[in-house]
Amino acid sequence: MDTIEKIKSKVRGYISEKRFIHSVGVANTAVYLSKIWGGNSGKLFVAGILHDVARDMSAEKLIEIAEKNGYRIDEVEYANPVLLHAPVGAIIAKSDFGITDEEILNCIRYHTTGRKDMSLNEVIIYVSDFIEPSRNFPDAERVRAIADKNLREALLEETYFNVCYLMNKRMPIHRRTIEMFNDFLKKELTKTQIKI
Ligand code: DGI
Ligand code: FE
Ligand code: FE
Repeated sequence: MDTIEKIKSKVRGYISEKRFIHSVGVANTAVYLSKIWGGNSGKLFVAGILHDVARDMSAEKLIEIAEKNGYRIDEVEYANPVLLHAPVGAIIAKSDFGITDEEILNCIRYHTTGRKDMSLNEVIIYVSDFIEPSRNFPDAERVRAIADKNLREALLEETYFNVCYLMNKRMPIHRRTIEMFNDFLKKELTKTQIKI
């Protein structure tokens, strides 16, 4: 694995300045949240810096890299290739930055859709992506305040916002997002003890 300074400078070659500032924001927010909720701050920082490494790639490039690496692209991803920047980001983190830690790679891989039974580190990156300082729309401000008090609630509110947004835009919702959301509600109803 490259050093964190090397990763930071190298990542600038993959994304715009604005996106880089967002990524540093996600890394710092993730470290901040880990002070409250736990998780591995070192891994979170690296995951935050790298999570959008593939975000500025064209749809064609994303599909090409995904296919070349044996990633099974589903129907929603083919129709909305931007979704692939997360799994392709994990592929690039491994091939170009030498990241082999599966926890870091999963944070990158699932940061856009989430998934059922996310690890604490995965939840922290997912929430940080939504609330980092350069996200200044009202719902980001609202979820930011919730994240300090209840990480589980922040995850739920963010997902609810995303699903509503996509529905209003008449966009298909990825199955991993739906599975995560439904599972959360199920756990709420049965009051099952969960870790986050
Ligand atoms: O990469 P960021 O902009 O920081 O944020 P992100 O990784 O959450 O990606 C947001 C993009 O992904 C945005 O264009 C909406 C899209 N997206 C997220 N979840 C879904 C989705 N698009 C579809 N069609 N379905 C989803 O479930
Ligand atoms: Fe992203
Ligand atoms: Fe992001």
